Amino acid sequence: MSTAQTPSTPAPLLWDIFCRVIDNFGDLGVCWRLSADLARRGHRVRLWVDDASALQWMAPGALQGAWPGVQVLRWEQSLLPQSLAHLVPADVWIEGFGCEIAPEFIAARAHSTWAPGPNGLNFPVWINLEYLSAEAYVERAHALPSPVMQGPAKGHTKYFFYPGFTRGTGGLLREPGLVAALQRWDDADAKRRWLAEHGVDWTDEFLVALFCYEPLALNALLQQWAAQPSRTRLLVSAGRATQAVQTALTTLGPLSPDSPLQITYLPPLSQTEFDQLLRCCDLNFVRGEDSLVRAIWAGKPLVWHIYPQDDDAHHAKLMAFLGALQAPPSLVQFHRLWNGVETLASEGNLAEWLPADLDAWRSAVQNLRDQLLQMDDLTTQLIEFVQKKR
Ligand code: TRH
Repeated sequence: MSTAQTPSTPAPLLWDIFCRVIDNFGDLGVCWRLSADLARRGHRVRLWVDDASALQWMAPGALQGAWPGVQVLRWEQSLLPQSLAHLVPADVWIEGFGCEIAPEFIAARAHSTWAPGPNGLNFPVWINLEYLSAEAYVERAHALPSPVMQGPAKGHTKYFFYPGFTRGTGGLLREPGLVAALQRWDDADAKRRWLAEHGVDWTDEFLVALFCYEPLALNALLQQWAAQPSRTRLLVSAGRATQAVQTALTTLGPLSPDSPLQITYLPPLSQTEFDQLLRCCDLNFVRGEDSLVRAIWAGKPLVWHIYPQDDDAHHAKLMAFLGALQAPPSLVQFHRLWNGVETLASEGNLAEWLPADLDAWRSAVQNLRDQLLQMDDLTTQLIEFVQKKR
C-alpha cells in the first residue's frame, strides 16, 4: 500500500499524549482510546503516563508494544535529558485533563536545536483535552486559546478542547465502525456465546451490567431485585463495584441459589470486551466519563453514577446530562436517588419503575445516540483542529 499523501489526505502526524492517573480508570481509559483511535487512522502516538498498569487488562499488549502506532512511555522519561535528547519532535502535544507537561520536556523542545519536526513545524500544536460535560459553558470554552505566560514556552499558545454532546463542542470518542460492530450483539446466540465465554451462564434473565462507585441506593435496589418475581442477573465489574455489592450483601445476607437475583462478578475486561458487555445487557449502570459514552453507543437503557465532587458541583453536571438525554421523569428521579442528590424516602420506590419505564429510558438513549451519530467524533474533530492550527 502506498503511503503517499494526496492534497486531500492530510499527512499523518506524531502526537505526544500526556496522562496522569488521578484515580480509577477514566483518565487512562480516555487517553488510551484516543491514542489507539489515532493510530488506527495512521497517526503515530507516544503516550506518556505515570501509571500505565491498568493497560494490562484494558488494552492487552499495549505495554509490550503490540499496538501498531502507539508507544507507551513512562512519565518519568519525559523528565530525563538523556531520553529527550534524541526524541523525534512531535507535531501535537495533548495534555489529558489538565495534567501539565513537565517543564523539562517543554524546555527541551523550546531550547532545542532540533531540525523542524517531520512536517516542517517548529513548535507543536498544544492542546488541553478537558473533561466531558453537557453544561452550557462547554460550547463557550471549546477551542479557546490560552496564551502561555511563563516558563520555557512563554509566548506560545495552548488550546482548550472540550468533548461534548453538541455541534459547538469537540464531540465524543467513537472509532469508525464502532456502532455497526456493536450491533452484532443483538443476536441472542452471539450474546449467549459471548456471555458463556466470560463465565456467565445466561438463562434469559434480565441482564444488568453494574459499574459504579458506592451508591447509597444499592442495598435497596439489590433487595428489590431479590424480592420481585422476575429474574435478574447482575454482572458486576471488578474493583469498587464488586466491593460495593459484597458490602451490601453482608448487610442483606447471602442470596439463595434460587433467588430471582443472581450475581456474577466479572474479571477486569479489555475495553473492547467492556463495550461488548454493555451491548449485551438490558440495562447498564456506568460511571465516571468514558463508560458513560460507551453506554450511549451501546444504545441500551443507562444509569450514570457521576464522579462525585466535594462541593456537589457534579449535581449541575448530572442535570445537564439528563437534559441532553431528554430523560423521562422516572429516569431523572432514578438518577437523583442513585447519585444521592436525594435520599430514598422509603424502601420500595427504586426498582419498581424499572420494568415499566424501560422502553422510555431506552428511547432516550437511542435518540441521543442517533443525534450524536450525525456529528463528527472527537478524534476526527481533533485532527481537523490541529490541521487548521498548523
Ligand atoms: O473509572 P472511572 O470512574 O474513571 C474516572 C476517573 O475517576 C477520573 O479520575 C475521573 O476524572 C473520571 O472518572 C470522570 O470511570 P470511566 O471514566 O468510565 O473509566 C473507566 C474505564 O475503564 C473505561 O475506559 C472503561 C474501562 N473498563 C474496562 O476497560 N474494563 C472493565 O472491566 C471496566 C470495569 C472498565
